[in-house]
Amino acid sequence: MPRLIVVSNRVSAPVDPAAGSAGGLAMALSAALKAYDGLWFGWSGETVETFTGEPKFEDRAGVQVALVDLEAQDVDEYYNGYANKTLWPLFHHRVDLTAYERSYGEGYERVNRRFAEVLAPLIQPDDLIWVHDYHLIPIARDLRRLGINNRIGFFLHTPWPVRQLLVTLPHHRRLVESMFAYDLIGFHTEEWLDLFRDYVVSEARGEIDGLGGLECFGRKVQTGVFPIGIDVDAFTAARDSREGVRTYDRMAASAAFRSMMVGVDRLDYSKGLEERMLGYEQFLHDNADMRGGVFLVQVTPISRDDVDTYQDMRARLDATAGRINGEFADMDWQPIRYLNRSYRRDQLAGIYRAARVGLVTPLRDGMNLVAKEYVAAQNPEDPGVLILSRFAGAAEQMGEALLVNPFSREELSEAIHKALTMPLEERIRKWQALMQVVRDTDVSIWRDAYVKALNALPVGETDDAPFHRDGRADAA
Ligand code: ADQ
Repeated sequence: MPRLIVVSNRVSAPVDPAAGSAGGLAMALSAALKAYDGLWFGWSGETVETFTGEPKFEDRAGVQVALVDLEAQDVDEYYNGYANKTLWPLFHHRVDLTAYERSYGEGYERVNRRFAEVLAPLIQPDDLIWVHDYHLIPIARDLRRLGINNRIGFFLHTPWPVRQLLVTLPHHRRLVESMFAYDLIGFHTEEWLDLFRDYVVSEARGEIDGLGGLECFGRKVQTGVFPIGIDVDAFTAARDSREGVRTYDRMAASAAFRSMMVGVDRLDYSKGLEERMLGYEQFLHDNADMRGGVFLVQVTPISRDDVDTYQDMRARLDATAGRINGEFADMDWQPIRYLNRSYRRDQLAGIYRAARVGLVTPLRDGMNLVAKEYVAAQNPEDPGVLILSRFAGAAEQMGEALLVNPFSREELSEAIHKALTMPLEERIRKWQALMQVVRDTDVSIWRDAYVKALNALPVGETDDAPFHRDGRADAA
């Protein structure tokens, strides 16, 4: 087996896997790195006065990691800037929030180059290199310029934007051209891959070979759909653990025979939190007879506090939750419990299990793992109902959920009503179909399928690729 090098902005290899707080993705990649005797490379999260280019090596619960410190300006322009204020909103179709600052683009290019320069000497001839997410799109081009001919794969965790919006990005062509330095590009869904193809064919005049291959900028790249999932066994074990059961009991007792609905999301405008609360408010207006019999637990830890947009959103959500509670609450009932904190995975599993309805209503989302966690946590004999946005990547596989347009309050209100009144037989039938999907897309299946596809590609294809030799991308 070749060695695997995982490259991502942050290295989330767990220090102590038993602590149970590491996400499924971190656990899956850690397991892969142990199996392939690999290395996880990325930013340490630390800043230094002057960039040294010296990686720090650590062993994290059996996983070798190599960490790089960045200068404050790097973090500002590359991470807070281009990644979080340019690409993230653009890829989630929020052109109104997308900042196009020249310094951000320069910082992004500089940090990718710096990462490539530190990483290149660590690469051995047969290593497979697997790059994750939008922070590091151009790194393969920079590695090629440094003479790295290994197989390099890229996986995008977010959606790919429609061509008409992508072209609002200055130097969009340069960004896409840099992707042709990879050997394999993976997306969560057919839809994101179709949108990528559309840009390549319609904007850059590339060609499709019908077998997942794309030819453009004088280079060929293989593409594929690899839907990510959760670690089902680990998640169900967390659900059945002492803490999982204890949390379930606590939630069930506090529900006092009322139907609980749950939303679990990072504080991000892509998650549709305000729209969800407004849909619930509509439901309370539409169904006066059901008020008092239902409540929403919204779990949203605060993150990315340094970005103004997130502070505004937080203020708006606080106000919306407060207004709905103020308007509808009674002496013994509050319609929304808005919890601004993070929970351990076992506690989260217990919370999901206690909820009759799972509300997963992002406005746009690469996949959305909360939808899969909610399903995996359910009691097979009395399962809850998943309400899922049609704009989450997960909707492509989870068609048995109640699919909704999260921009429509009426649709949300009707779906909540339908979920709360759904007969047991129908709930079980839907849940069984959804649980099958959750199992079929287990994170280990995702990981192994990707690594296998990358490993199966021929090496040395770069010989006829002028891109790698003369750095033609610079001219774009
Ligand atoms: P995210 O946007 O972070 O990921 P998601 O897939 O929903 O979105 O994953 C969030 C994870 O964080 C889940 O495992 C969830 O349990 C956890 N989480 C959220 N709130 C929490 C809380 N309060 N306490 C503890 N844990 C919490 C990006 C993309 C997604 C894509 C994933 C994986 O935006 O579309 O599905 O990567 O590729």
